[in-house]
Amino acid sequence: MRILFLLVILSVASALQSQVVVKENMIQSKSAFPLVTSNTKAAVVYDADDYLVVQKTAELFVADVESVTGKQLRLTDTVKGDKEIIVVGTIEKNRLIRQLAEKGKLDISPLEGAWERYLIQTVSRPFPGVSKALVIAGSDRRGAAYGLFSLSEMMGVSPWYWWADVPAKKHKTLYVDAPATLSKTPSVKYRGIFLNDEDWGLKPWAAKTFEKERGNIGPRTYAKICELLLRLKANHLAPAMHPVSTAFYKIPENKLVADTFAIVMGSSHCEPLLLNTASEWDSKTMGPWDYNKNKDKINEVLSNRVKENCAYENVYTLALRGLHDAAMGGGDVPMREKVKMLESALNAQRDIIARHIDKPVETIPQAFTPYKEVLEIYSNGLELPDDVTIIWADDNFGYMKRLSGPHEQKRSGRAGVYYHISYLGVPHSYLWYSTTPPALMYEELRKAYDTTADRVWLANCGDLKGAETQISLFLDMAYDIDQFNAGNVATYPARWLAKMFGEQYYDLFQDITCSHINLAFSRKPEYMGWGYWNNYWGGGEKRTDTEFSFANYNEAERRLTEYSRIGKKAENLLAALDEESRPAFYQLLYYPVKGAELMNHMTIKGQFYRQYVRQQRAAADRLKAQVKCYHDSLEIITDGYNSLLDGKWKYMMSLKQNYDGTSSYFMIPLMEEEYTPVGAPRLAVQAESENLDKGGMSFHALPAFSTYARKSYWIDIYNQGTGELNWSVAPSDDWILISQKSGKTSTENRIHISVNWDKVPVGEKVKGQIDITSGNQKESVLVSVFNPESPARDELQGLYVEENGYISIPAADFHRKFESNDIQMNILAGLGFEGRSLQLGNPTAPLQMYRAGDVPRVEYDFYTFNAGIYDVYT
Ligand code: REL
Repeated sequence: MRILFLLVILSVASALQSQVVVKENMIQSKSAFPLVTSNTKAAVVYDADDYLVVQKTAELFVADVESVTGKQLRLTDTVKGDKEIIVVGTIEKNRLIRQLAEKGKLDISPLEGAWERYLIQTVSRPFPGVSKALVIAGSDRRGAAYGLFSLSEMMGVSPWYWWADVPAKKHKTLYVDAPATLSKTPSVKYRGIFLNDEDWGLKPWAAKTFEKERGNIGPRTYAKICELLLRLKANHLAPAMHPVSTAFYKIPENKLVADTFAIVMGSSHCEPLLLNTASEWDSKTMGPWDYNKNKDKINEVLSNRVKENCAYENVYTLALRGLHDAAMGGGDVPMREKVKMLESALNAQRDIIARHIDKPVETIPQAFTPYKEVLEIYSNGLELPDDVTIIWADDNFGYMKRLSGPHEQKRSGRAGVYYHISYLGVPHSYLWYSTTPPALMYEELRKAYDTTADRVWLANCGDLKGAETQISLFLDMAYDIDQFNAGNVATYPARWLAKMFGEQYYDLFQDITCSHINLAFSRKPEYMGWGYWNNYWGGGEKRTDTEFSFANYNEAERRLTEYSRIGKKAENLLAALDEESRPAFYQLLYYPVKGAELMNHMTIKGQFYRQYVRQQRAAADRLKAQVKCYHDSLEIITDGYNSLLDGKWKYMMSLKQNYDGTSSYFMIPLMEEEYTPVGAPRLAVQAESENLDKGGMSFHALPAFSTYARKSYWIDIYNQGTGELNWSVAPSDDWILISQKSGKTSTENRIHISVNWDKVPVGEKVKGQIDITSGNQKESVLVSVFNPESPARDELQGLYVEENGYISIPAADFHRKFESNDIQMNILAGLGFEGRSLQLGNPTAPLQMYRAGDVPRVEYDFYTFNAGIYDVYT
């Protein structure tokens, strides 16, 4: 006897008010519809006069059914002898749907005038000769597409089937149970991604692999991206804009492709009116990108852009910034002037829109993003038309910088969100694999949503690959935020993976993904070199005060052990999965987890190695070999990624996405210089010789950073003249040790300064001076040192006790809490160093005055060895 398995009882309860179900076995219900049976196949019918996206989606749906069942449905625009038909279309243009509504067989009234909603319903005997129709009726073109793709997803085709090679679930037969089911209006109106920082992945991959014929990111790539967005029930795209790519509008087919998929185009915060300024503005032919000097040309170019593209659906950015992520104009312009200039530029842009689009300007979607310095200009009184959506930005690291206040909440344009799940810029980039915690995303985005940010949500997703989970989560929240809460969001990655690879792995996925996100919260894999070399952009100051500790609580070892544990689990699962699932698993879980494991081992072992070098231990060589081995393994698994599926993703994954390290990410762990951690004796040197006599001596010392611990400094003495220069150096105190007291130089000399710590009183700051003399020229270097006492730990184990001058308390470990009706203290799982964070109340609670003793708060007890004034960092 043949046993029928239950395929998917995946109700999209999230999206649908009643339940559409797709199963492999026959359904005994009035609303049952046979999609593919052993001897029948339904036909898919669209209306040839409907929007293009409907036909496009129908074609893709037919391919989806084929990938699941191996059977091809007939795709047609006319009903001809088919017993079972799937009718898909918009209520505006699909004649069959209108006829069914007129005959009273379908209630489409909730769809009239609605935004992106759909109705799925089985109708018996809809037309003469047809026994059943499965109707997917959209309130508009995207509504119809979302409806049909929701069936694809239920039968086991992931939106990521192409971009992450998730295999379709295989079944011989498919039945749909479709009682009248209406989707919700999406939570956020425009929901999409910004393709940014394509330089190291998407661009080289498209140019050399997928779209070789163009040598660039072009219409074939955009078609795949737009399809993905539609399947993810998103609708908005800001295209790649770095100068390495050909600008989106320079390839005319691009916008046609976007429109075929009904995707609403836009541009990022610094790019007005769809102009990809950084890659399109040509100062040779257009003059400077400077509104004060060249506003007519700027407005002319913008006007042409709108004229050529206003036939399509767009969200228009109103903006004025530099060509990249920088301010426009010089820094010394008074704020008043900046506000005036921005206001006049935005008004001119709005006039351009009004001139070219034949609709009341207040009904055309326009957005303004006060990002970085623009937020300050906005806060200084910028007047913005009421219908313009203000898109609040995060701080590039996932924390919203600003939300709508009470006045802004009354704006008709409402608000939006520009959110980074990947970032290139100061002080530190993260472009490799997105590790933004789901719990953080929900916490931040929900409060933005609750304060009217429901008009536009745009995620900066880097170049797409490597941010798959966070993209899905962001767009799922934007589509239906109410299916999420603080209790279920942290397990989103596990649920997402289990849906792709099998529910039997759910616990394993939960273990691996929660730990992976948590470890990256205290340091992202991209930042592992940061402990030693703080940042590419900031000029590379070396420091060790942020390295993981071998001394305290085995912090470094525990981190490595945990990475090894989850890395091993990911590796075992990779081996256990069937051949077809492996490429997807490699991309979505194995590579990021194993990559983070190797990166952590490489850098932390490097730290260990440097310590051994300082201690002159022979085992240093063995550690060096290990570091190299981890490095090579990283290269190997990255090559593995790029060679999946016969090189489908060649050039997509690169360790250079670890931008701060670029080629030196491997060198960092092996650097051998000596630095000391905070809490150890500190030496600061301050050189003031800039009044240089031409022909005489000048000198230079490393800048003094009192927070950066150093054991030694050096001073470079330069000869400004042509002949030889004699110099001598005299320290003011005998605790200052110098490597050389006098010398002769024709170019430069380096003197090392160190300290005889035995002569510096414990617990005191001591200042001294070094005089450098040459002929009758005398200059001074100030030296200050601090020799901290090392406090003995006492019996107060288990409470928070000062150690080396510090006390560190996890926020969620408070001793007492005081709440009010509106402000509760919540502990959020999946967020924070220890995987628990404290959320202070409700961001939308009304402002209230409290008497001192009643203020909602938490309290912490701690012990110090000395009374006094302390700095508190939260
Ligand atoms: O190059 C640029 O201008 C952009 O990549 C950045 O400015 C980006 O928009 C910013 O949000 C950083 O991620």
